[in-house]
Amino acid sequence: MTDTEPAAAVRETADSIATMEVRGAATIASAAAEALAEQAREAASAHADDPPAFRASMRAASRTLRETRPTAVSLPNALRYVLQRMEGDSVEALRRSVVDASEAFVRQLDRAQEDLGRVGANRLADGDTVMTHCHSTDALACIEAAVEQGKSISAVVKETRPRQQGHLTAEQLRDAGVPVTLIVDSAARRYLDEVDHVLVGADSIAADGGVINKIGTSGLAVNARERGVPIMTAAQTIKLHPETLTGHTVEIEMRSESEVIDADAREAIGEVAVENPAFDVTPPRYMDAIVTEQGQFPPESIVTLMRELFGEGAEKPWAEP
Ligand code: RI2
Repeated sequence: MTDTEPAAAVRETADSIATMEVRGAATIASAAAEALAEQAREAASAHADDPPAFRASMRAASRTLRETRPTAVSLPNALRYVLQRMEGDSVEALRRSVVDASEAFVRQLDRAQEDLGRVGANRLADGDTVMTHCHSTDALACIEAAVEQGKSISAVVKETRPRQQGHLTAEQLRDAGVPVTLIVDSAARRYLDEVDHVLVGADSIAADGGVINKIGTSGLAVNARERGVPIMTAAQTIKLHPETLTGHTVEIEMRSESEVIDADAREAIGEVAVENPAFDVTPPRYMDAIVTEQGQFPPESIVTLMRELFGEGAEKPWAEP
């Protein structure tokens, strides 16, 4: 490892996030924090007497992790949490502060998801059927908490093209004892009349209350509103996007066309453009509530919580000074 070359664990984590072996905003955030702890351990032996080199290597590792998926704000928020707590005059003190911050961050995330689950569960009544989109551990925490409260809940699970992460949701709900009906995405409107709630996760939440989540969420939200079905987003506060407080927009990740179409089909169709945006934005007027570990919020009021948690904007502690 040279001054700015990231530790092997950081490169592996970055690769796993980019290829979506590690995915879901909360899981990405934990993995990034843990990779920084590993970086700190390796950098402490590589730069034992050189605090500035240690700090530079932590910033470089953070940049490598940050570049993997642009939309999931939990990733830069995790890096921010750990780097802002990196302090000390010696490399040993710096190492310890990073490892402690990383561990505290992961513990906090776990606790936040449990607290959020209880809040979301309060919105669900015994006998309710919930429609889900994609796979969100925050959304699942709400259903699992409702089941733990003794409520009987059923689910209509959208498969969620192109990567069919709905299959993961179906499996996890089935394991929790929830009866599941799996449907293709285009069947969602037909089944909206049979459900009591739509429940989705989020990759980022903007200051205006816009919810950035897996592609297809916004269409589902518009249809849910038209059918009179309440829709909520389950999102830990780690998903709040502080840069949107100062007018920045959230970049929507475009992924490979190979997730949409295989090589044979591509060849057979011939020369057409294929696009694969991973996320879309649901305007706040189509979302009934954002459920966080700090309670539920109407989307339009989320900016108040954002200012409380992040002040007026976001620092970039991974940038070179
Ligand atoms: P948790 C996923 O994105 C989905 O869009 C999901 O709603 C969101 O992350 C949040 O997931 P991707 O990483 O953090 O699969 O709630 O592209 O688990």
